[in-house]
Amino acid sequence: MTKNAHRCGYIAIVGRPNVGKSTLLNHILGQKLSITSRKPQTTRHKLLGIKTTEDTQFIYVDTPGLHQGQKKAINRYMNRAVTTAIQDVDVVLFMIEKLQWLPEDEAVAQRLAEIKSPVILVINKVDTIDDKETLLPHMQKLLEQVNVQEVIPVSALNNQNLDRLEEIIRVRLPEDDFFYAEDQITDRSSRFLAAEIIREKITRQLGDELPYQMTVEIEEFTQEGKILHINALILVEREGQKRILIGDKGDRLKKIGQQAREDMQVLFDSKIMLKTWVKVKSGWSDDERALRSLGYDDR
Ligand SMILES: Nc1nc2c(ncn2[C@@H]2O[C@H](COP(=O)(O)OP(=O)(O)OP(=O)(O)O)[C@@H](O)[C@H]2O)c(=O)[nH]1
Ligand SMILES: [Mg+2]
Repeated sequence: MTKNAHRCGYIAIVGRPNVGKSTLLNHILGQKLSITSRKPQTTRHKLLGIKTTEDTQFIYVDTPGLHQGQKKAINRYMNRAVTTAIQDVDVVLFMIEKLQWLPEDEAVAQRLAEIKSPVILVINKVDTIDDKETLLPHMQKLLEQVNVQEVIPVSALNNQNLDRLEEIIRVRLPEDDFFYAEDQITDRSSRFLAAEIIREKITRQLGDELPYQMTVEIEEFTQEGKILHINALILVEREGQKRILIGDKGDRLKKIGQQAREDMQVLFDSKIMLKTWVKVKSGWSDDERALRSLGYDDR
């Protein structure tokens, strides 16, 4: 490498749902950018998270968990996001968790077999492994059986081994000028991030069913003096879901709004005036046109 040269490149983070992809991105960035929850299929859209150090710009691509067995338009959209994310990147982080190797992981491995970029297998959530001596043989087995360059254990949540992971990535990035400004952290608009924060709070607050049947649209996003005014429309599929979301005397929606506002205050560094509405729009999640008008547009 020539003196003073810069490195810059793309790193896709892929894996089955819920293994901790978005948590890894946030902890590498040292900032909450991508939404996370205990529930699978939290991330729906591709999102760039950019980290610039003195000599390197890491452009991470967080992706939805690759999944099968669900056939709605929204599921096709999510899986398509993974397929496009692994094209033309410099490194792929293939994330799995604990001591598991499931058929869903195998499906991801098969998808990655078609690409040319180097693949690093990241075993996440090692903080939950009680018998640490089982980890090394597990890693060795995976290295033999899965077509990857390296295997590295981490705990994204506890920031364990992330420095080493970043170094492994860095040396694989090409010599190039930075593509983005040094202070830029994502390619997404503030509007998009605001909608995602609200979706996260709803996903975290509600039972297992509803998160998949809900989406958020920002109708107004305007700065007036020191206050950022945000109006958000929450769309659900059925009347009963609307009742659940609003809660007794509006309690639940109020709580969701409060939590979202707190996160937005930090992210946008501004006072926030947030208004939320809930509306029923049945069939949106399996309707390609409705999806596109709601921002699920990759064409
Ligand atoms: N114990 C432990 N939990 C973790 C770790 N990393 C992530 N988690 C948890 O795992 C859950 C899923 O994390 P996400 O980051 O949302 O997972 P994801 O892979 O982005 O999920 P999808 O977007 O749904 O595909 C959350 O409850 C996280 O707190 C870790 O290193 N250790
Ligand atoms: Mg995610």
